[in-house]
Amino acid sequence: MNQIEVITVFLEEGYQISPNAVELICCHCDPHSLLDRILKNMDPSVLVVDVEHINEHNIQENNEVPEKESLSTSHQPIPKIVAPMFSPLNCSQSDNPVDVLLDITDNSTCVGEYMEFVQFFRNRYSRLSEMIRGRLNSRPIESLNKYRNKNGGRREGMDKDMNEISIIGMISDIKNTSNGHKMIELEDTTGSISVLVRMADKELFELASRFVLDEVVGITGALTNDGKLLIAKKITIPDLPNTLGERKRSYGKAVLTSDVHIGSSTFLEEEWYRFIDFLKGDTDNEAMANLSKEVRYLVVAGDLVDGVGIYPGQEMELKIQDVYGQYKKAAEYFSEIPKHITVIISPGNHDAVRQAEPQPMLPENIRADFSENVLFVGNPSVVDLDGVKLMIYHGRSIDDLVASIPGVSYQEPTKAMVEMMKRRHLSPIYGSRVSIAPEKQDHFVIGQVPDILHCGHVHTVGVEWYKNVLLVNSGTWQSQTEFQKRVNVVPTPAQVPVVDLSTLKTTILKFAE
Ligand code: D5M
Ligand code: FE
Ligand code: ZN
Repeated sequence: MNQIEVITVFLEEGYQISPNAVELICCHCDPHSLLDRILKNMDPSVLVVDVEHINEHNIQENNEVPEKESLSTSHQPIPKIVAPMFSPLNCSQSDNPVDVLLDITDNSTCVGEYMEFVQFFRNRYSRLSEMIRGRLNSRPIESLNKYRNKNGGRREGMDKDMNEISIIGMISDIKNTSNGHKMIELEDTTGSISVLVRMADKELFELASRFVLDEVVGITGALTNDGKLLIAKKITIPDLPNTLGERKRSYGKAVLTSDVHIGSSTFLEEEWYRFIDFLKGDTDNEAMANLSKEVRYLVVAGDLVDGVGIYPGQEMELKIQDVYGQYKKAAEYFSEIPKHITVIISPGNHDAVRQAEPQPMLPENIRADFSENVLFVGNPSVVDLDGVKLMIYHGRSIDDLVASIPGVSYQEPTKAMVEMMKRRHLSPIYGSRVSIAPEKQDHFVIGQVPDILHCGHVHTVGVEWYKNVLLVNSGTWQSQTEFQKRVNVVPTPAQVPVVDLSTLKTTILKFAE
């Protein structure tokens, strides 16, 4: 049974199905009977069938098919890269388990050759288009060639067919026409076509005004007589499913922070020490002391230090001029964090790793100075904190999203994160401010939906839910720099989101006076 057949069966029964679930069914030794069982027992309120629904049925109903473990381990829907860990906390005795599910560290293969870029974009296209394919009966762009008539006349018998054509493509160009419409160039692996979104189609036009280059979208529309232009009637984006089924929850708290910028003269040391005192439980405030006891994880989403040579004139604002000296100081600060708290550090654009993303974890000579309760991961990465899936991304792409999407600003960073979720991609625009290394897999695709997306970079705190995902931007420990004054970045320093791992409710603690 192939993927299209599986999707079609579910569509006919009124369900959408996630790409992971399709893959799981196709890999099964007896997909037909598995599919019958799933449909027989499916809760009609489910909109999108996912892996959880399939596993449930195997456990409850079926003794002949492989058990849940063998299904989910031998046919992992998305390859998981488990990075090497550097702390004893990864072993089962630990109270705060951390599983690294996605991390480029030690898995980078790219050297920058042409074919690697082709492979990188194919991987992006195939994974994102698969998310849309379940909801759209699409066809390859190449198949529209038969309608392309040199004389511009319409071919007999094709009228009806040409009125409702769906394609899924990556956006390679966006233009405004002289009449104010949007002209979009869409590409798939077989060809390209121009798509017109008319100004009069207000809802569509509003959606198309938020399109960015290199994102993957589905368009349904009517083909013009000469077969050269598709007039859009409907836009389908990858997006998150409306329901995600039962999510596993844990207990205790995860403290999320980022952009510490140690080494900068604008690093707020006094406020930082107040924060460390909180983590130590060293406070007269009873509520804060109780909260402190519950902290299990501290996650840093990049820019641990200020680095050197990152922006023009930075040396004038550095207290510690040597980047290794900055990390030594960081290790000193972090050594004061109680050892029962597991610290996870991911790098950002100020850190001493390659600038091209995905970035690996900090190098061994820097890691060596940190205590054993500190784990290092790459950027982006996905970690499982005792059952809660946390996607960590420093957030450099927010600069691109602010510049390209109307209404997305530095003051409300989670709005940019909503745009990432809708596109199921952390950094959709290629070749702008984020330099992206063409790895075999596009690490920015949001494959499995996390419970939490944690970003930093913009130095403003924000918390928002988008569908079932908690979006957190964790602010900074740096006051406004001269450079930020010039580019009008107004930070909200020394504010720390604390997430309850059982409810995902978030409290923002303020350490500035
Ligand atoms: O980024 C801190 C903030 O400064 C973040 O909001 C982006 C903004 N920023 C950084 N570089 C630029 C440029 N070149 N133009 C405009 N705004 C920028 P950080 O990574 O901590 O320096
Ligand atoms: Fe920063
Ligand atoms: Zn940054």
